Amino acid sequence: MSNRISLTRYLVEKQRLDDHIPGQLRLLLEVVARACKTISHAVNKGALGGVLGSAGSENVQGEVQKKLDIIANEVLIEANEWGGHLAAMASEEMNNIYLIPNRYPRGEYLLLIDPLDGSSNIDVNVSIGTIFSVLRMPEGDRGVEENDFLQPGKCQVAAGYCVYGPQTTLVLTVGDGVAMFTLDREMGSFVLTQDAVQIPADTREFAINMSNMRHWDAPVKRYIDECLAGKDGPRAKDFNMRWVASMVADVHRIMTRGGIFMYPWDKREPNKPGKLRLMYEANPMAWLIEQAGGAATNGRERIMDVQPTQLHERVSVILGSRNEVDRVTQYHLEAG
Ligand code: AHM
Ligand code: MG
Repeated sequence: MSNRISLTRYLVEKQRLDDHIPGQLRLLLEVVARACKTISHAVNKGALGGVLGSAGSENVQGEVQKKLDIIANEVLIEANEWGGHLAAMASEEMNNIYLIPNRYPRGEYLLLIDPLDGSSNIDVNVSIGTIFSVLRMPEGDRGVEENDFLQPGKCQVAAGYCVYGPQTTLVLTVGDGVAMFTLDREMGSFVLTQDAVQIPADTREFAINMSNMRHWDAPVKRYIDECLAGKDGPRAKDFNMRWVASMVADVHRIMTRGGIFMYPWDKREPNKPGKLRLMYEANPMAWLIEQAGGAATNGRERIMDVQPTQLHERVSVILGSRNEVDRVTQYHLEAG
């Protein structure tokens, strides 16, 4: 007998306990987790599975697609389209929304995914991940449109990511805290390894791509300069820096031990609000971080309050330990 709690048992008990997870949503989460297991296997095979390298195509954002970007996207579509829990999907790797084919029943939910985040790390054997966000399809007896997806992050009903690192870990929220599940490769199941995850309000660790420093806006530069000044500076403590260049891995570190992650707007592309995508990168991460006691803003506004106007919209991201995020946000507000 084992008292290990599998993802299935966790979801069933949650559904029974407080109706936080209706049946279709439970199915959706199980299906996404199963797809993540398949992606994890492909990632682990690496060169042996012929999955490394570029696919020779570009996605809607003009980025070169890696083979694994496309494989992960297909795995998630194939796993999800027939179950009757989805009305439509949207993905970083697809220009338009993906409608559930007519031969399958239509469900109540909309799924948004970044199938393989941190693509630049695939070929060099560094952690990557899958990010997902779930919205409810607005009521109405009609076809699904892109507009149905344009809901602020506060409307999410579930969000999570799976990090493919030394371990494969699934991190999930349905709005009552954050739970972490580790993949047991022998058993093939996700096992609950931490519940009610909380991140400390203070930190001595920041994550930002320092090579962009000369392009930053003044409030970001002020914050980082103060961190770099260390013990003798205004913060009176030394800071450490980490940057994996996989948002999933950088956020997972913060989930585990606190810290602040920033991919702020910068002057390289003045007309773009930031690099990361609002709907399938920033929103799910923002909700997870808030559910773990942290904060997430775009420098001026809570990320989950931002009203999206486009599916692939970008946003400035500052998230992690609450007091640090509040400080950076305050610096932005002071700068006007
Ligand atoms: P991707 O979804 O195409 O992989 O891009 C997003 C990634 C994030 O995971 C990461 O935080 C960021 O891009 C790294 O950017 P940079 O290479 O500019 O440091
Ligand atoms: Mg990404």
